Amino acid sequence: MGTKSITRNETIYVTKPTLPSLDEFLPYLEKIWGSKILTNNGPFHQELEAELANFLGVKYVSLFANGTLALLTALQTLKISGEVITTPFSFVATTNALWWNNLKPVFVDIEPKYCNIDPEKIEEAITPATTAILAVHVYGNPCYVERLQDLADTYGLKIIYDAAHAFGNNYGDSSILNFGDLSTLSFHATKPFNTMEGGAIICHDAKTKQRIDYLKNFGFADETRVMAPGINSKMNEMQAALGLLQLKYHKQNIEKRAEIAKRYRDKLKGIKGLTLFLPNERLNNYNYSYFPIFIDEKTFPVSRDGLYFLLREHKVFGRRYFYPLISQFPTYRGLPSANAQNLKTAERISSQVLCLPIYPELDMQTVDTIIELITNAK
Ligand code: T4K
Repeated sequence: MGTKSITRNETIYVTKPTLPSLDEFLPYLEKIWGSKILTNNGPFHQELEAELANFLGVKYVSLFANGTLALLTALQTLKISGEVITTPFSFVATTNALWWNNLKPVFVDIEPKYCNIDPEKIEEAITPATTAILAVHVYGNPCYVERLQDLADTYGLKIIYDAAHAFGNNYGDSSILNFGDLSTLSFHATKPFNTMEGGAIICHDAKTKQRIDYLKNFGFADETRVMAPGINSKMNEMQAALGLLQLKYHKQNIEKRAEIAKRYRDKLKGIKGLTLFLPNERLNNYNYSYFPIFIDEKTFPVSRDGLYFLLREHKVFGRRYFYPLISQFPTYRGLPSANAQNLKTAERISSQVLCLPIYPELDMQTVDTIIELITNAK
């Protein structure tokens, strides 16, 4: 029986990084070893920026060592100050980037359908000190981008999208990354497109791209001019070379993810107390980075945590992305906006969510076993 097969075999994690064959990577490494250009805007770095801009359908890509440094630098790029409106339902890096920039996070609740920041609650959180909105396209699903832009235009705010989950996703005909002032990406090992560690800022004009590139290289404009107190957040040549190779296989990897998501959806739909995450109908080229389900313990036979631990007993390590909420961590829980009354929907969703394993290598037999464990849970 399926349930037994997982106990016999390997442990299943929420994700497993996809890598090309070593044979294919070796020629890239030989080039690096031969040229001794290891970092600082080398040839692979330049090539990957150009290829990604083309692949993603955006104007400018600036590569970073990881997604967190991309976020930190995006805030520096736009000289954001004072208070920033953001979501508590994200990976902690989103709010940490504000803290590292000495900015005050103001948490606003999420809407229940897509788990993104609720535009209807933003206005009441704006004060004279508000300068920006830092929103997250949670699970790669677009925020209410038009409504957020309306608010930003009305109140003179910048918008930065943490698009760590949204690599390759389109909203209608356009990349999600074309909305807002800047968007940031993560190419971490756990993401559908990975360079082991890595990230990027997407911007819409050449001058901003230049400022970002100064900032990620200590602020250097040339050998003698430092334009700003920059940081070192550059992607190195090995990461960039890997990215070029990963891009070749991206489409086929996403197709495999899509098949797994379909299987989960087909078999888990209609179960009492279990809600599937259904992305916005205008989302195209979905990357299926996560497969979240939501458990209502009043009507499902076990609680979310009950199911989480039951799966673990069978060596299936789903993840509760995002639990706890960022607003519950010690650094942030003292903030006025962090109180549970202000964040009712985020509190509820965070207590119900469980992300199931999804990655190209995951075989259908294992997917069926996971489904069986869920449907037989008691
Ligand atoms: N903004 C958002 C919205 C984000 O989600 C993230 C990152 C960021 C910003 C920051 O971007 P980066 O600075 O990371 O580029 C993981 C990732 O570490 C993190 O990148 C990601 N979001 C977050 C949602 O998930 P953990 O603590 O859950 O990772 P970890 O190490 O427990 O990995 C999960 C599973 O993946 C493991 O159980 C096994 C598997 N795994 C992981 C790694 C690292 C592997 O098989 N191989 C590996 O190398 O945070």
